[in-house]
Amino acid sequence: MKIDIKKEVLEALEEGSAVVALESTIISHGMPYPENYEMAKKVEDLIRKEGAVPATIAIINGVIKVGLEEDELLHLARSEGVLKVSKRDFGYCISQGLTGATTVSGTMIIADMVGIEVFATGGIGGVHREANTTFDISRDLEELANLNVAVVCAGAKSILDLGLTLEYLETKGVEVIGYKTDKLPAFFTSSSEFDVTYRLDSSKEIAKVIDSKWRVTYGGIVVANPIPEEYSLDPKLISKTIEKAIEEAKEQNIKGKETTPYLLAKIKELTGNKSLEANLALVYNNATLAAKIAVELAKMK
Ligand code: PSU
Ligand code: MN
Repeated sequence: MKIDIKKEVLEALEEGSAVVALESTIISHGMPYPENYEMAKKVEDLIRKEGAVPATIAIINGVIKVGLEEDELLHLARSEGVLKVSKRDFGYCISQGLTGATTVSGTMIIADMVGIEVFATGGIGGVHREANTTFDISRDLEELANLNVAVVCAGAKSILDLGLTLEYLETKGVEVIGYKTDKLPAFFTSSSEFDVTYRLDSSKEIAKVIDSKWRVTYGGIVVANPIPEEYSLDPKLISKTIEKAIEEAKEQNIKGKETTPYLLAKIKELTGNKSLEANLALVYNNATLAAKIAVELAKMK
C-alpha cells in the first residue's frame, strides 16, 4: 500500500524524534468551516512549539497521506464530499480514489503502520447511550485494544455512556491515565463521577508508562487531559443539552456514522457556539500535552 509521508515527518520518524499524529474527522465532520480550518493549522503550530512534528492523517484522492499541505487541510475543512473513514471504509475510499477524513480508529491504523506512537484528538468515540438496544459502539475502542498508539484526549465525549466506555476499555486492557486528575474528564466538562485507572502529573511519567507497557504487551493507552477550567461548561447545562440533542437525533432517525457529527452540530446550535469554543480549547490543550509526551518518549529511545 502506497503511503505518502510528508518529508519532515519521514525525517523525524527516521531519526526517532518526536511526531504527533492528528486525525481529520474532527476537521471534516466534527466542526464547522472556517473554525475547523483555523483549528487544523493551530494544532500543528502548537505541536511544533513543543519541538515535535505534527502529522495530520487523511486519504486524499485515494492516497493515504501522513502530514498534509495547507490546501489539503482547507479541502478537508470545506468537507465537500469527504467520507468519514474508520477501519471499514478504507477499502472503498482508496479503491474509488475518494477523499476521506480518518476517525480516531482510522488514524490509529495509519499511525501504527508508519510508527507514530502519540496521537492527539478531542475526544475518543465509545459506547453510546442505549447501546444495549442500538449496538452503537465506536470502532475507536477496538483500535485502542489492538494498536500501539497512545491517544491524548479530553476523555470520552459526554454524548456517550462514560461508565460503559470505561468497562469496555478495561476488558480490552486499555488503561486511562488521568493527567493531573483522578476523575475521568467528560470532554466539555473537566470532570465526571468516574475514576481514571491511574493519575500521573507529568508528561515524563506518562511516557514511561507507554514505554513500559509496550515492553510487556501491546495496545493503546488513553491519556485523559481535562479541558482547561476556564472553558469547562456547566455540567447541568451540558447534560440537558446532550439529552435534547439525543432526543432530536432519535426523531430524525439518525444512525451509525452520522450520529456523532449530528450530535456535535446539534449541541453547538443549542449552546449558541459555547460547545465549539470548548471543543477548540480542549483540542489545543491536548495537542500541547501530546507533543510533550512525544518529546519525552523520543528522549527515552
Ligand atoms: N472528537 C472531537 N470531534 C470529533 C470526533 C472526536 O472532538 O468529531 C470524531 C473522532 O474522529 C472519533 C469519531 O473517532 O468522532 C467517533 O465517531 P463514531 O462515534 O461514529 O465512532
Ligand atoms: Mn457508531
